[in-house]
Amino acid sequence: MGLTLLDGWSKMIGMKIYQMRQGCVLERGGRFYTLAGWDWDGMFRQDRPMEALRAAAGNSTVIEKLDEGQLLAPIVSQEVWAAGVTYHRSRDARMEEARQAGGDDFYARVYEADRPELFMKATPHRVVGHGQQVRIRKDSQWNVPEPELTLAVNSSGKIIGYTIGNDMSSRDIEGENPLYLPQAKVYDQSCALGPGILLSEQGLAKTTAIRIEILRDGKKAFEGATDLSRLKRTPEELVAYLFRDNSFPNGCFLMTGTGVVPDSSFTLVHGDEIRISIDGIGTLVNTVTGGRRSSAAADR
Ligand code: DO4
Ligand code: MG
Repeated sequence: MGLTLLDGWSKMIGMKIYQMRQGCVLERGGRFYTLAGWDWDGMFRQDRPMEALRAAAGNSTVIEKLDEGQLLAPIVSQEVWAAGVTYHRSRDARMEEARQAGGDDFYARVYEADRPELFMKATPHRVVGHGQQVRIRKDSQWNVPEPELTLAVNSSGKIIGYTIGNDMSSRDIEGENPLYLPQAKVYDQSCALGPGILLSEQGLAKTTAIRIEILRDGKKAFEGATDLSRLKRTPEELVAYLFRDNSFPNGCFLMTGTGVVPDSSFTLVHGDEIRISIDGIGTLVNTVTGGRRSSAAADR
């Protein structure tokens, strides 16, 4: 029985919750607890979900470890939104890719403007979880993952937690014309979230690192990193803009933009493994389906 172990949680800094095929699992202090009948959407309607979790933990059972093969994306009815051009690196990469089409100035302006770039990234069925496949769309030749701190926001606009997001992006479509952004960003399996949600009543430290590694045919094809001190806007500011004239009855996710963009010569290929880690949250791993094969795979 979990309750005794869970006593004293009122001083909790954070805990993680996972959605699994068999139900929800709570992680606290390196231990895992199954939660009977946890209402995922209900969690996004609460102001203090950690308190509700504490109550629910009375019916929990301790389990030895998390079975990663059973993980689902940490989403039920939430929309996923995304902020863009929130890091210098993203601004520069976008200006470069859009220059020929005359779109570079839009990115320079939005980086400085009061109003951030916000766009609808995915509905739940377009989202994959840890261990599942993200996809390259068939009509694109130039694709990258975008490793992004992703906010879990409740129905009243309060940040209740954090997860890891991958905002898959087709750079050739986006660069051809900024008006093609929704096609470059929104398609089946274009978004990965997970592995779980770090619930926390405190913000994350500015030193929180976001790292990405891409493995191709067992070798490192790309690695990069940034940290939250380089995020131009605060998470609260982004959420406040998103909630202007928009309601989210079951809360939402908000991706906060990428600070890592590979050089223009890089594109993802079929079979790549993308590993994104954020301090304190974990590592999200996805493989890529679609697109061309790597030259080593084509030679086999
Ligand atoms: O404006 C294009 C998309 C920007 C984006 O997704 C990002 O900066 O992460
Ligand atoms: Mg992005």
